[in-house]
Amino acid sequence: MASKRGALIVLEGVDRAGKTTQCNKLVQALIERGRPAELMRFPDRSTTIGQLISAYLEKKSDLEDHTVHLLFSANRWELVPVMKKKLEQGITLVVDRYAFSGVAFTSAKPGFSLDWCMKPDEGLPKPDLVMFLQLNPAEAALRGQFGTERYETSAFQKAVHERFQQLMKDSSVNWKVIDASQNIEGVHNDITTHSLNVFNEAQNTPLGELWR
Ligand code: NYM
Ligand code: MG
Repeated sequence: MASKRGALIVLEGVDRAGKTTQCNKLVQALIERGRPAELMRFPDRSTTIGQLISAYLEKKSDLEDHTVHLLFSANRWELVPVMKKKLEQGITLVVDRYAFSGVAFTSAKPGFSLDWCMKPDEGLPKPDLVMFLQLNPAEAALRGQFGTERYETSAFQKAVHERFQQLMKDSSVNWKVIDASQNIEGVHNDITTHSLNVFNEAQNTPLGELWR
């Protein structure tokens, strides 16, 4: 009998919702429960494509808007062989942002439809669970100053938040909304519960394809 695959778990949300903290805590919690788990994040700035993206985000370079959208997508596709291999080995992947950020951020720019933005990521490994760390833009603003990277302004984040709400209407994706205004442990407990619930189903169904 084939050994059981790992689960593909994604955390999404606007900047400063606490994704990175929560991804790290989830990986730890899964390992402590005897489930092999690893962290991944997009963009993965370590690859050649990732370095182009990183320079763009740091405003060290300018890229045309369609071009950078496709680079973000290419950065996911280049990691697909690694992701599939790890999942097959029974490792659960906890992913800090995925195609949903790709669509929400680009479609918040003028002239980009949700549909156009989704196309390049169609067919990526489909997450077993996508948790959206819900924090309204006003509450996010209370968490202190934004960083200095591209997109880190309250007006843009508000537009991104709206695009995420639209994306969450898609019932082909297993979305769970997490109240990210709770304290760190409260958010962590919700996330761990949802993650543990998804294992049985993930182990008994093959990995799907996103938006197909
Ligand atoms: N971002 C992230 C995109 O615009 N498109 C994408 O496909 C992805 C994965 O990059 N503001 C944006 C969202 C963030 C920025 O992310 C960098 P992080 O998690 O702060 O490194
Ligand atoms: Mg950030």
